[in-house]
Amino acid sequence: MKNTETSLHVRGLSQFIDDRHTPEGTLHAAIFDAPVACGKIIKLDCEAAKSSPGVVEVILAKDIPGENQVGNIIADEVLLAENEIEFMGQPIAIVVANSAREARTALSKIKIEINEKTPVTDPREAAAKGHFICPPRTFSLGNTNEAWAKCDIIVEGIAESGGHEHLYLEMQGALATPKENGKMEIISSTQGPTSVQKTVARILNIPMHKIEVDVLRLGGGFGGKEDQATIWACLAALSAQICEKPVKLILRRHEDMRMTGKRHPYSSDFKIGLSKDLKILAYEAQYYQNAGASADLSTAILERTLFHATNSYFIPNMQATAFSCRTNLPPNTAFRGFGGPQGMFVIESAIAKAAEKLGVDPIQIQKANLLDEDDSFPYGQIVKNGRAKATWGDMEKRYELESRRKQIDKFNAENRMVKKGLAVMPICFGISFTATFLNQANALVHVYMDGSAGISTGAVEMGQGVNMKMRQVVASIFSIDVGRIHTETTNTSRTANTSPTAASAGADLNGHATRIACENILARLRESAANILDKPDAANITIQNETVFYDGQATELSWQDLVGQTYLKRISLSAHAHYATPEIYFDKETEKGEPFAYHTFGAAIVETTVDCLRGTYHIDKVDVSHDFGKSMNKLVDLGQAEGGIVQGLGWMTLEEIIYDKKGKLQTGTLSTYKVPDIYFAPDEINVHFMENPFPNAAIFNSKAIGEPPLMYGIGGYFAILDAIKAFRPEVEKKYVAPMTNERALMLMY
Ligand code: MTE
Ligand code: LUZ
Ligand code: MOS
Repeated sequence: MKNTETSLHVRGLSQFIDDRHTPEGTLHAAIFDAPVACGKIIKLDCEAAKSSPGVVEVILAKDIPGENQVGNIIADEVLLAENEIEFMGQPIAIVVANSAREARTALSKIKIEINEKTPVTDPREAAAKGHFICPPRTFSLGNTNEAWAKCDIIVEGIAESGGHEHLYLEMQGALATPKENGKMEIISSTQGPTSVQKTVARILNIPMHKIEVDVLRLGGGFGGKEDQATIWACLAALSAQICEKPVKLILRRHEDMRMTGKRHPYSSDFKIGLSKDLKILAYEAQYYQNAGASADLSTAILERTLFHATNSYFIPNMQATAFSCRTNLPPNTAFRGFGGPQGMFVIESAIAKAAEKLGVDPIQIQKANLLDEDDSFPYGQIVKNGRAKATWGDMEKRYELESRRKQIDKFNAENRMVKKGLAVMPICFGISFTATFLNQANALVHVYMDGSAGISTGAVEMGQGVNMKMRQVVASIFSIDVGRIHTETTNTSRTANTSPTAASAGADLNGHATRIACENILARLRESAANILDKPDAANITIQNETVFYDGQATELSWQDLVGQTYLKRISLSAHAHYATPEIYFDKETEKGEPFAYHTFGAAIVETTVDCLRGTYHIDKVDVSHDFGKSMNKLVDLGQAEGGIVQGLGWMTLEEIIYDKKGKLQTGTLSTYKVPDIYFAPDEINVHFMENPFPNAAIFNSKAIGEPPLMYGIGGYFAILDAIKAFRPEVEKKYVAPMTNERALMLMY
């Protein structure tokens, strides 16, 4: 079913913050940010900026009426730096002016003196100095120390994965409008309206009910607006409060790239031991996460790295320890996969290295260790209705893995300077927020007297199609046309205490809440219908395609008439419902529990061609067998799969974030930071929708799709490596992503 919002997007009619109505007299803010990565502010002179044309106010930390604190999980992040500078790009002052141009012109007139210190940019260096965000976490299963003795081969190594710029099309921003009686209305491009509300309350020192956050849609978030949209909303709200005028703050692309955090780079050590028959007997890993200057979501991301340390494999003895290392970079943050991809890259590197030592294809090791029914994850959850082997088997057969491998080997034997490579990437991704309390949602459904309906939930539309899915839930429960249903903005006054739309759980959580609200209204409507039709038993009433049925027989009563008459009888046509994922729990003391409602599985073949003279490559084909449960919208889900795959391939290949030793971003423009475009995209992406016959906790059994496909992109790295090995078999002792053209070339020569 087509997403009805798409027609707005392609005609340029969908609105983002900058398109929304700005009240008369709206002022514009720009941010003065730290020019160095580490140091102490000695002097800050804003006089010249204050008298710059059009400037209304220059706002500093001391002007904050509440607490100068935006840290969500850990209170370690100031909104505006006052003394210490912790990263280049850290906000120090807000200039508010009549226009955005005047505000930015004034920025250059601010003078700052800093006692500069040497920054730390490397996570291992931070670890050596003891600079951690939180104590390390360790997940383990079995006993690795005993298991090493039983292994026939053991390899050790290092794996490193880089940062990843979100590059949402719509930059970070917010529009804050002071209202009557101290109320503040904030239009924000955020995945977490409640986080914005809560943090603005803290900054302004007012209760949450005085703040209304409204989100129409985001021009992409990808995790970059799960927590980090809050800062810009706070800066706009603070300015609006002080100036007593509406204030708009929208970052420019270069500002956004410089000031905001990205996917966490990781540097990791691994050790893996196998038996002769390719069973992985033991695995150890230590992850050094580059958190940046403050916690942000790093601790939760660190945790998810551990949850996905063994990807789709059963490893009876494992021990993995993760360190969140504080450095002088912008605080890194959520990005599609949320630490999972970083963990998976390490186990895949370990398998690749073991395969090299054993002289086998990594595919053989992967296949020999896939999770089986009733296997235990390292965190204690047991595999139920697992699909690791089923998706692998389908992939192998459907896309003729064996003959593809042979064709590629033949091609490589016949070609000297062009080589093809192939890799398989299985995925297993846990669905639910790992912080159990976040797995709840609310929905408010109104059926209007004309038979149309409006839904408010905590779900934020960011291109992933969650609004369409919410409309489908309502349409399906009432059995009415999707065209009758409107999804309202995500608004904290209509839906309170929302979890961010993240963890791929937006459709599940809000979908179930919407389902429950609709079921409550439907029960009243059936009673009412029995009454109107003068039938004895409401249980025999159904609605099918907008017609009321009794005992399976169509009646004269339509949906619209039923609704109209029910209203006249003074019966409520509205419902509010709450949903909390049942049964999940996790104990951080023992690091065991059942944190996920279910897992999503799949397997992909990635095929590539490498030019061994130039180091350039092309991803030819990605073939996927993915476990969708029972997709409720194949077009939306296919879009998510394709987008995730290309984004994941970009992270693993093209996209390289470089900070120099002084903590300055060297890749802060679109000419220095290369993202996938249509020429880069694989010639072919085939996604087979595998239906899963087992019921699951997803809404209508339609499994979460937002993040999992990104991890197929990891196969791109190993496919290129496979081709490079065909050219130079003795290559590579270290696994470093992204596999840029430059790196590919250096590996070969
Ligand atoms: N798809 C689009 N088009 N834009 C986005 O910003 N974010 C991704 C994914 N797909 C994103 C997207 C991320 S990081 C998540 S967690 C999920 O969508 C969130 O939405 P869901 O919970 O409704 O799947
Ligand atoms: N956000 C979060 C997430 O707060 N907890 C999670 O477990 C998570 N997982 C994926 C993406 N965002
Ligand atoms: Mo997605 S990283 O959970 O916003």
